[in-house]
Amino acid sequence: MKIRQLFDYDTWTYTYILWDKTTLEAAIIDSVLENAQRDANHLKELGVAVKYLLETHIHADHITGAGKLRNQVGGQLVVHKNSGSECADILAEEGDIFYLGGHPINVIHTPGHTNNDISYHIEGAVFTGDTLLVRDCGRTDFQLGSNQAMYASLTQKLFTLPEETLVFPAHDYKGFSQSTIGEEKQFNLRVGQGKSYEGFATIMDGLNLPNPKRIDISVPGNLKCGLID
Ligand SMILES: N[C@@H](CCC(=O)N[C@@H](CS)C(=O)NCC(=O)O)C(=O)O
Ligand SMILES: [Fe+2]
Repeated sequence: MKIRQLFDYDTWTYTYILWDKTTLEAAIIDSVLENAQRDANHLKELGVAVKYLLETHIHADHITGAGKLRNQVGGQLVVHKNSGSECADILAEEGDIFYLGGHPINVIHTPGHTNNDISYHIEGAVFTGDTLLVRDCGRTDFQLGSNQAMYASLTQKLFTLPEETLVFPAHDYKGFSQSTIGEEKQFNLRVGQGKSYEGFATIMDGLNLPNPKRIDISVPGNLKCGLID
């Protein structure tokens, strides 16, 4: 399985392209509307065919490029069933498996940042959306977020994956690009070293973050797969 990481400088978002070397079947995770043409060009350069456009959740900070890319390059758009999306091709849930060639992509429902977060686990790598960020985790204060659900997703789901599993987040605000489950179990500032739920919730309740600048257009836009014109 090949993995390519791309970045959006305005919203600090990572987009990923995954593909099977033999069949050249590809998936693109969390494309950003403003970069859809860049991503379409890159897919063409790589010579891959998009089978799936995988969304980790309904984003609040940017509009997805998935709908626009689907129109350009094809593929099935996947969002969690809790999203209420009317434009997705597949409303995924825990345990679903998609394939790129012989490589399985496993859907793990990891709510907490929202109620519709998916982590995509693919042979030694997990794409954690805004659930697990490097040394951090997504905020829990909007979109039906929940400290309890986030704590359970991190400690009972993601931290049960093998320690060497590579972690690829949807955002980073500090300059990191990837991690491993083992590193996060040890060094994550919010849940590392077996931190208790109470300690975790105190941190989350004290964040007092301003709303994302584009939240009012992003959430409705993403429920339309970014097809807003
Ligand atoms: N300043 C950013 C805020 C982005 C934001 O709130 N990001 C969410 C993910 S959608 C988050 O969980 N951030 C974690 C944090 O800032 O600690 C914006 O306006 O877009
Ligand atoms: Fe998010």
